[in-house]
Amino acid sequence: MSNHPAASISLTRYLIEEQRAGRINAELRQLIAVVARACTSISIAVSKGALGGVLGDAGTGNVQGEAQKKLDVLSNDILLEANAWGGHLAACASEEMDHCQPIPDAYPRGNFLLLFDPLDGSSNIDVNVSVGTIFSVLRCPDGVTTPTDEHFLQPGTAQVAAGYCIYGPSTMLVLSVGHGTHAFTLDREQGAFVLTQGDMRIPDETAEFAINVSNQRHWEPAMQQYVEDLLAGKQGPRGKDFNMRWIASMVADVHRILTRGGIFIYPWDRKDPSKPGKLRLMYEANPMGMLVEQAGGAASTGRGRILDIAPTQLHQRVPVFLGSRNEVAAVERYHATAVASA
Ligand code: P6P
Repeated sequence: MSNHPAASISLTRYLIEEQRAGRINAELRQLIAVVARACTSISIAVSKGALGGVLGDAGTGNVQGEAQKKLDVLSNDILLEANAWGGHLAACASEEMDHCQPIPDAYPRGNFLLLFDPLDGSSNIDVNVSVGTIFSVLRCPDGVTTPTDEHFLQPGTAQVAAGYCIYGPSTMLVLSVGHGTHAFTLDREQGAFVLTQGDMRIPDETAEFAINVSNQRHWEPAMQQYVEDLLAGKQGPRGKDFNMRWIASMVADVHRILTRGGIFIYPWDRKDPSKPGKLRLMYEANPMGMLVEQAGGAASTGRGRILDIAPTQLHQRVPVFLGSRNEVAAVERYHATAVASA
C-alpha cells in the first residue's frame, strides 16, 4: 500500500496498486470498480428520498416471500445493468432473484461470479435510516460457460472479494480482497471513492452488543442465558456493564462494529423453526464474515465458523454471530456448554 496519506488514495489507485502487487487481476479490478460505480448510482437514488419518487413498495415480492421496495428493484436493476457488458462476470445472483442470471449472450463472459443483496435493510428506507448494498465475489468454476445456481454454492473461504456500500450520512464502500479491510468515502464532487480508513481493526474485547431482543422468548436456552448475563452487567457473571444497539440494518450495525467493535447477533429462533436463521449465507453472512475476519474479528453460527459452511442452497439462511473475537468466543462457549449439559 502506498505511503501517501490515506486521504489522497482513490479506490481506482488502490485497486491498481493491488493489481500491481499481484493480489488481484485486471478482471477483478474492473469488477470491483463497476460495482463501486453502481453503488454510486444507488447512493444518488437513495439520497433523493421522497423527491425521487422511489420510496414505498414496488407491489411485488421476492423469493424470500418479502414485499419488495421500489428501491430494492431499482438497485437490483442498476447492479445487473452495470455488470452486463464489461466481460468480467459470468453470472450474477441476488437476494431479489429466484435464480442466478448468466451474463446475456450479447456480451462476453468473464471468470467471476457476483452475488449481492442490492439494498439490505430496505425496510428502513421509508424512515430515512441507513441502508446498504452487500456483495460477494467468487471464481466461476473452470470450464463453466453458463453458470447455474449450483456453481455459486462455494464456501465463504472461496470468496476472492467482499464488500458493502453503506448509504448513511456519508456513503462509504468497505472492501476486502483478502488483504485487510479498507474503507473508502464517496467524494460527491469528484464522483470518486477515496480511502479514509485503511486496515480497519475490530478490538478483541467489547462492551456493546447488537440483537433484536424482542425475539428473546423464541431463542434457544443458550442464547437466553447469554443475553441475560449481558443484561446483568457488573453484578452478573460477566462482571461488566454492556451497552446495546440495534439499527435493524445489517450494513449499519456491521459498519459500527468494524469501526469501534461490538458483537452483532441474529440467532436461530422458534418463530419459524424451519428456518435456521433470518440472514442469508451467500450474500449477507459470507461477505460480512470475510470483512470482519480480515479486520481481526470472528464470524460464527454460534457453533462454527461461517466461512467454512458448505452451501446447499443459493438462498439458505444461517444464524449469525460476528464481531469482536473474544465476545464471539464467549457466546460460542454458552452454546457448547448447553450441548454438554443437555
Ligand atoms: P429484524 C434487514 O431486513 C435485515 O435483513 C438485516 O439488515 C437486519 O439486520 C435484520 O434484517 C433486521 O431484522 O427482525 O430486527 O427486523
